[in-house]
Amino acid sequence: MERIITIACLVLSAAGLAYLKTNQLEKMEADRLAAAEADSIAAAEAAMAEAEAAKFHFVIPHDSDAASDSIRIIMTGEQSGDPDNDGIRFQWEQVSGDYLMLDSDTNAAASFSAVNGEYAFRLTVTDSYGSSASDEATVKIHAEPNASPQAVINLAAEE
Ligand SMILES: [Ca+2]
Ligand SMILES: [Ca+2]
Repeated sequence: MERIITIACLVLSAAGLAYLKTNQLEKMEADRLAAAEADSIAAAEAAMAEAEAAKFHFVIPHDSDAASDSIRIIMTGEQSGDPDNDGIRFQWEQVSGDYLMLDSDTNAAASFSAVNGEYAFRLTVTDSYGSSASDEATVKIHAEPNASPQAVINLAAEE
């Protein structure tokens, strides 16, 4: 009888150990997944911060005129060039954001007037051999800042 009980105990403790081990493995796997998820969230946040920093940021200046809510931005492609000193042609195009009218799309510089929002542009330069290269810029325009007024009440007894 005692022997049977001992065997039963051994079987039970083996089952218990297997159960504990499974539990531990599951917990380790869950921890590993959580760490991997935290890593990928951190990487995504870092990539977003980097993308945000790579944008050109402008704030519409406060001018005490609520009706004016745009800013004029000039983009220049004058640093573009060709290693052979070939002549180059410029082509500007907007690639994202609400449509904006460029003052010129074939000069070395292009300007536009925009309200707050995000816009992206591409400059393509083409040399006289038909070889070309492009650069893109994302412009983020922030709304005109405005501090709220302050209301102040003073009281005095009438004399
Ligand atoms: Ca204004
Ligand atoms: Ca060339």
